[in-house]
Amino acid sequence: MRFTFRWYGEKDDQISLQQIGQIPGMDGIVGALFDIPVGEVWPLEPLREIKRQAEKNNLYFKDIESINVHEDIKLGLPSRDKYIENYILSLRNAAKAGVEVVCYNFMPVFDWTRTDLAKPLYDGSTALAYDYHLIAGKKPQDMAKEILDNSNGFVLPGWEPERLAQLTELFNQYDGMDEDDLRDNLKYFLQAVVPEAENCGIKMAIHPDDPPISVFGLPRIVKNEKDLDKIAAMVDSESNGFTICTGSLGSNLKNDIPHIIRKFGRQKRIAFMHVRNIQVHEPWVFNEVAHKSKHGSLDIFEIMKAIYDIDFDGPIRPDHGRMIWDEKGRPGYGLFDRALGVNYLCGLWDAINRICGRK
Ligand code: DNO
Ligand code: MN
Repeated sequence: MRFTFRWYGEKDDQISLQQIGQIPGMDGIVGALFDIPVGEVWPLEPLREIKRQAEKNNLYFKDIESINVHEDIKLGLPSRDKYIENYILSLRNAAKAGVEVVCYNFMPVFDWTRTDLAKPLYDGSTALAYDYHLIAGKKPQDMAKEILDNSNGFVLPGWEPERLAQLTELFNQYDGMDEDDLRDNLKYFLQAVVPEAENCGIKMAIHPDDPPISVFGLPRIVKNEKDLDKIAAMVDSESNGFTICTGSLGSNLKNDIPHIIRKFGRQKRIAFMHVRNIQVHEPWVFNEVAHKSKHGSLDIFEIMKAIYDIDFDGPIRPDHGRMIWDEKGRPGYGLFDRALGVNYLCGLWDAINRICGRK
């Protein structure tokens, strides 16, 4: 298993590769090309450049998050074939640069959604939060301003001003699409892409919907064990894998995360682990917390034990962190709390391995 840290690149991340390389126990970065518009081919050279820079800091670059899926693929438009072809070319270039895992999501219009990017917690730290009361009956256009006011100048992926300008049109395109329709479009995508991924040694890792429930009336199809079963059945291949994001799936307390890890891990379908803790106050009201189990609703020890039990061999990363010690920056992606988080995970991992006898 490799411990990894998400990195937004030289230009956009306030955290340097050297800082990441200094985190005890850190093996690699999770990178991406952030300047390539969705749907275009990712060129080989800049991927190789990330690898070179990472290696200078004693870090691997084997994991991408995310090659985003063009909206036309999710919508099932005739133009999807061209974008699927481009996706395959991007995968081949990623493989040539040494990449083994590619995370992606299939959420219509938005990526992850929160109602507050800096909710003050009891100890003066701030964290990302979601409260469905604040969303119910609202249009995303109304939410955007409220969220932006408190976001430190950052926006969530999918909420960029140029995208918000097209929202009405995008929503109209999804009008009448239900979960089964969206699933058909995922299946079409996977049937084309997974054999190619397999050929070049890449595992695709679909990220759960975050939060795992419909937002603004849009269909969502990666919410729970049943959804994962359906996706696994679409193409029978280890390259048709999952990112098990504990904070995303875990915001529905009915999702039994250790069970999900054991089940899909035994089927060799887990390609990537995102581990973070959240505190669920009532259904669909939650905020993110420090990784340690006692601070939230998830039992992180049980999660790490399940990961051990399946002999997981891929990347794991601390997911979002709080903002602590006056750090300013990209909500969820500061240095301090994520570095503390990964060390908690490393500590649990060492202890489990010692006690259970491996290594
Ligand atoms: C949030 C992340 C997501 C994830 C995408 C995967 O911090 O976990 O944005 O990268 O949903 O495509
Ligand atoms: Mn995640």
